[in-house]
Amino acid sequence: MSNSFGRVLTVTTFGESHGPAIGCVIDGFPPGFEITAEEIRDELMRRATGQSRWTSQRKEAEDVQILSGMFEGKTTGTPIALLIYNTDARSKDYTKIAAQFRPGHADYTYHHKYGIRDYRGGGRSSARETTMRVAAGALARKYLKLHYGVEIVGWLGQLGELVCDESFDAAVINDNPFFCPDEKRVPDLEEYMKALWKSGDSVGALVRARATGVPVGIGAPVYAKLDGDLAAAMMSINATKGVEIGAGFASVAHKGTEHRDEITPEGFLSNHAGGILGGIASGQPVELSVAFKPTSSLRLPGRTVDTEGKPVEIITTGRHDPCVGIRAVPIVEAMLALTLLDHILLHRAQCGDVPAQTPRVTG
Ligand code: EPS
Repeated sequence: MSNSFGRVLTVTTFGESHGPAIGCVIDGFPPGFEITAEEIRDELMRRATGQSRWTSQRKEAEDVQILSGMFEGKTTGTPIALLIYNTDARSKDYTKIAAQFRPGHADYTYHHKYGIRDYRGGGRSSARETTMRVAAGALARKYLKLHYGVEIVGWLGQLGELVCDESFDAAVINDNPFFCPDEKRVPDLEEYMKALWKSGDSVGALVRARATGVPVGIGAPVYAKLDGDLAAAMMSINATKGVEIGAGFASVAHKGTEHRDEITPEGFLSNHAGGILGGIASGQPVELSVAFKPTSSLRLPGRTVDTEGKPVEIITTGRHDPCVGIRAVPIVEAMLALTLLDHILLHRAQCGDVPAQTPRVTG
C-alpha cells in the first residue's frame, strides 16, 4: 500500500486534515533510545501553521501523544504509535468548492482515482499529513546525531525569484520564520511576502538540505540506491516538483574533469556528487535540493470544471500558505533523517561486520 515509507525502519502515516486525528506507526526503530513527547513537539512546532504571519493561520496544538513502543522513556523496539488530535479544522471554508476541482491541486486526480473524496481541507492530500513525517523524523534525527554524529540542516534556498543563500550562516536559519541562512535577506523576503499576500497569489520555493557525518558505505546499488530512495522520499512530500542530488541538473553542462570529485589522502576536493557515488554514501556531506510548486488554493478566480464536468469559476477562501515551501524545510530534514537511518539499519544488517581496510578520506 502507499501510506508506508522505508525498508527496515518503516513509517506508516494515517489521518486526514479535517478528520479527528492524524497519526503514524514507526516500526523497526532501535530499542533502548530515549526521547520525549516534548522533544518531538519542538520539531513539530518548527513546521506548524500559525507560527508566523507568512503561513496558514490554522492553530494546531500539535500535542503529540506516544501511544506505544516506549517504556520508562525508552523505545522498546516494538511499533511506536504517535497520535495528534486535530483541533482547529474549519471545514466550512471548503463547502463552496466541495464539488469543484482546484486547478493545480490533487482534488481532480483523487476524485478520478477513488470516486470519493474528503474535500475538507484537502483530506489526505493536505500538507497536514507531513506533521507525522516530522514527528517520526524527530526520532531518526536524534538517533543519527547521538549514535553516528550525523548533523542535518535544511534551509530556504530560493523563494520565487529571490535567492536566499548567497551568503550562508547556519546559526541564523532557525532565528527567522523563513529558515533563511542569510539574515540580510530576511527584510527582502518579508517585503516579497507582503506583496504576495496583497496580490492573492502564491509562489514556489527551493529547499536545500545537507547531512554531515554520514557513514561511508551506507546505501545500496541499483534498486536501493541512497540517492534513489532520497529522491522518492522528497518527491513524496506535497507540492514537490523536482529533486537534485549534489550538482543535479547543473551536471549536464559540466565536463568530466570538472565534475569528478578528485580524491586526495586529505579528502575530496569537491562534492558535485552530493556525497553519493553508485547509490552508496562516500562519507562526504549528502546534499540535495527540492523544488516546491506554488500553492494551488488561491482567492484569485480561476477556470475549472465541477464534478459534473461543467465549466465554473473557482475561488478558494480560508487559511492557506502563499508559499508552502517555507514550512517544507523541517519536512525535507525529516525525510532526509528517516532515509539515512533506514539505510544505516539496512547496512548494519548486511555489511555491519565488513572490515575497513582502506583509510577513509573526508571532506
Ligand atoms: C493545507 C491547507 C490549510 C493549511 C494546511 C495545509 O488547511 P486548512 O484550510 O484546514 O487550514 O492550514 O496545513 C496544516 C493544517 C498543517 O498542519 O500543515 C493544504 O491544502 O495542504
